[in-house]
Amino acid sequence: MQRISITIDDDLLAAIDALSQRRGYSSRSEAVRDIVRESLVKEAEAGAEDGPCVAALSYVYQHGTRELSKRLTSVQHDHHDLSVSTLHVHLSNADCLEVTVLKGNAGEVRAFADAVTSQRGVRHGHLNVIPAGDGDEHADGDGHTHPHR
Ligand code: NI
Repeated sequence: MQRISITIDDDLLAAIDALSQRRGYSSRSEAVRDIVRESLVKEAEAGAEDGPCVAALSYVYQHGTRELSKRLTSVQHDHHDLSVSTLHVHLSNADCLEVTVLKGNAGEVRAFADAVTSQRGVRHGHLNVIPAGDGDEHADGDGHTHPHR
């Protein structure tokens, strides 16, 4: 075991304590270890899929954070071949919500998502990957199928 020290917002710490109490952890350390393990499992599962996909990436950020808007825009331009469209919502005085629709290889889509969500000041990053094959044809309730893209 190693001992590390981390810096954390008051709000986030309160949320960890609340979750820790709800789930009955004996200490913050145990709660944080389990949260990290869950996250690693989720990432390993997600990383197992590859190939063509469409994906929706959503995240919240503070537009006032120094240079963040500019950095996010340049990440988008670096991956212009993946980015289909971005919806921007001004959530409050401070916060913006963006939803980007991506299309391409799942590995590249994930790398794009990581480049965005790992930026300092970006919160609630979530990537929903949909294998491209799923959208080519689908059955409606009445049993007929129609191709679409
Ligand atoms: Ni905004």
